[in-house]
Amino acid sequence: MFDALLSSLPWSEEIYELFGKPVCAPRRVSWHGNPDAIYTYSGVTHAPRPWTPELLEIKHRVEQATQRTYNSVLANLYRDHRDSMGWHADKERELGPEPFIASLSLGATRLFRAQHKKSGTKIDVPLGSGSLLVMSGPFQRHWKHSVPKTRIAAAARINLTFREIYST
Ligand SMILES: O=C(O)CCC(=O)C(=O)O
Ligand SMILES: [Mn+2]
Repeated sequence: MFDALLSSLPWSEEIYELFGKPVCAPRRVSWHGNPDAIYTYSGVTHAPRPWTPELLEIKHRVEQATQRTYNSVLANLYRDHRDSMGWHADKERELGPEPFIASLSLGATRLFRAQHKKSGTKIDVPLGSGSLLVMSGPFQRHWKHSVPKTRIAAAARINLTFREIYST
């Protein structure tokens, strides 16, 4: 599945604005979903690409495992240990007040770090290939999370975050 996703998804740069200047995120992304799953983040509106056979198959299995349905997935490609995702919470309005996000990892193991916004408590979870992490309830409200770069070399990792987008 890792190889199929790596070669079939139209991996693209994610450009966002930082202090008014365009910046390229240190990873590649591909956003897929139902046509009505329109998503705005960092001031940019994203229409999803259609589901691919591989993404649909994984979606069905994740839906069975979590007993929830999803209308979109954000695929992240960390090409090596230098790619990363900075501290954030997934709290866009389209995700609703308590987002239920199912995060499937494939390929190299990378550290997922969560930090409580008030107390500063940190939790590190190594996410290996095939692991399924669920973020739900008040998690996004009270915690932020990141995937830091590592000094030790790491091979490529694909992470799929299945989400339900509510049209506003
Ligand atoms: O790669 C990961 O494990 C985290 C991805 C993530 O936080 C996101 O897509 O919002
Ligand atoms: Mn996230």
